[in-house]
Amino acid sequence: MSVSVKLAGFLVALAVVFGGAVGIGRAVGPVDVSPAADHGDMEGTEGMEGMEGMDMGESGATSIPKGLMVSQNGYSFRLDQAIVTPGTAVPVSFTIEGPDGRPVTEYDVEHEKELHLIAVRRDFSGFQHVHPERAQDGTWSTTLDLAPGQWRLFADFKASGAEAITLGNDLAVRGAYRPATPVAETRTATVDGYTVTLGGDLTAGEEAKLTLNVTRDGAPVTDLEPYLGAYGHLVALRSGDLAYLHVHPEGAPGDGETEPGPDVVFFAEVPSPDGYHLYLDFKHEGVVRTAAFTVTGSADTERSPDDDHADDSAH
Ligand SMILES: [Cu+2]
Repeated sequence: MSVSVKLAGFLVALAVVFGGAVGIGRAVGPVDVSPAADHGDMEGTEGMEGMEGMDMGESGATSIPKGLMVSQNGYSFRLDQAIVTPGTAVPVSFTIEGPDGRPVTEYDVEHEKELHLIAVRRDFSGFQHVHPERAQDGTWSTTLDLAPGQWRLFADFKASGAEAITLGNDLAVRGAYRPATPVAETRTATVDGYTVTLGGDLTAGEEAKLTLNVTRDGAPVTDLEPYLGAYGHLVALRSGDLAYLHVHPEGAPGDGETEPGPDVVFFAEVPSPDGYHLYLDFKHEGVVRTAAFTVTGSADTERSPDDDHADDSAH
């Protein structure tokens, strides 16, 4: 929503700059005309008239998933390293550069932390969710367990006074890279003797209810421990571009309704009928473990009933 509002403002500004003589289709082209976008005072009915007939709806090109950009809304994810040597505790540091060009030092706490760092190898075979330490000057530091290959890092945060965003950046890890064979569908994950089963289906454009059931040695786990304000934390990434999707848990520990397992419920909305990789972090007996899944979202068939008829008549 915020992205479309901002982009709409940007297009309005462009419309003002170019006037009515230039069609909006051409005006959209030179997106590097940044001075126009930076001027918040460029508003007016003239620009709004230029907007008429344009599809600025949620389903348009304006709704961009998180995590695909290194800079957004004036904030930039500045990694100190572009290439590192593999290891189990590789030092990684970065800053979030703010609109004033300086490292951000004021954050709002979300899910109990100022910043969540997610590291995923691009073949989805490696995943880590860590909480770096921030120095006074705004430098964030942590260590990651990195095998050779191309990794994608996501910084999920809310700078004070700004909207919550997720920025992405690439980190290359030296060494021989053997990409894992892609898996189409995995709904059961085992980790350290725990079995986690994913229930629910993803449908493009609809909020889906996902239920993750945790058992150990065949017995339901009913004493999960709170982690980041919930009984689990779920990250969803799209195959192909690693778009980082918003997922939120149902209920919270201590609300009098939410049970500490064996089921942990989330709601997720995927933007397209693609493959998605889901990573559940859950805490039990003091240890946080990650269960990984792969599911494929289906198209929203209710949106295109004509397509269904076309399929029927073809048979
Ligand atoms: Cu986190």
